[in-house]
Amino acid sequence: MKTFSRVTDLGDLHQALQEAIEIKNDRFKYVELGRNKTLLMVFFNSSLRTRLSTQKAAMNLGMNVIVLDVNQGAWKLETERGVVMDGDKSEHLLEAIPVMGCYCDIIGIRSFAGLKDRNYDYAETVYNQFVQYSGRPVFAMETATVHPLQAFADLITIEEHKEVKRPKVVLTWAPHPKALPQAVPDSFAEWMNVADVDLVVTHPHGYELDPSFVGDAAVEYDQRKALEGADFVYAKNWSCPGVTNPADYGLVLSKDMSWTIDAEHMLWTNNAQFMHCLPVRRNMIVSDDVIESSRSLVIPEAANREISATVVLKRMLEAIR
Ligand code: AN0
Ligand code: CP
Repeated sequence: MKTFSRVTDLGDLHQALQEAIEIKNDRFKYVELGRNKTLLMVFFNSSLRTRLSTQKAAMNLGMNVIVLDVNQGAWKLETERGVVMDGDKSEHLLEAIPVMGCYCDIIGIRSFAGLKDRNYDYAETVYNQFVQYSGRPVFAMETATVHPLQAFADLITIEEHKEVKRPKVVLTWAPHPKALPQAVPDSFAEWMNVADVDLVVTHPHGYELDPSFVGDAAVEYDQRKALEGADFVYAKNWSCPGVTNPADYGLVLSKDMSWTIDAEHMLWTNNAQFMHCLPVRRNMIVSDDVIESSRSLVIPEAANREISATVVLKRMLEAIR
């Protein structure tokens, strides 16, 4: 596997889940595979889980790791071609990328959506430049429109905790004070559409997700109706994807607190288990009692980030062996 951003990059999802179980049972099984190989993790944005879990995954495989925080100590990077660089940016990504490729064998990128220009974000401009110019396998650690390591970890978590063969999974929008990217719900919807689950997506009008991710999933604007019979509730805020109205792209259209997942919302479900990728704002997205309850899976999801990253890095190491 030379790139990892979409669910199709993994091939057979069932096989990938088998690999995840194998690695979870013996996470150092492939510790020889990464000997003398170096992972470079490039962060344009903050992280707690991705930073730690991906580093741990690389260590499980015997790799060395270099972390670059672009906004802390590196030259400010220009990302647009054709710009006269007379401002505060000292270096262009088009030189920086091949230079980074000289020092490593695999590259992971975190580059959030700017939420200003829909076409620029949805073209995955930064991620694709790394794929094109680094000469290395590249994987997304949340890029403009996708967070596949999270979706894979969420799928592993659902497989481990499901109580019925084909669970009903509800992806629900919830309020947040600031504009957030669509990468987490995009990937979650994309992966759930391929998984052995029934996906229902619920959000206020105007928050329709991009069709390339949400596919044919059921969309229900009445949150209560959507939650009825749910086995898993996956809460997440996202800003306006600009699908119905491109001019609204990246805006906060609603802060409606009636969408916050609290104990009453959970009563509408089939005793659902609660999920969120974290970091989460308590009592905006979810109430204290729900996230702290025995039906909350937020910590197991985070734990499975190490597993999803180990599978992905293992696949990439096998491709360059
Ligand atoms: C980010 C987001 O919503 O995409 C990262 C989530 C993993 N969240 C925040 O910026 C708070
Ligand atoms: N879920 C997740 O990706 O968390 P971080 O932003 O802390 O890496």
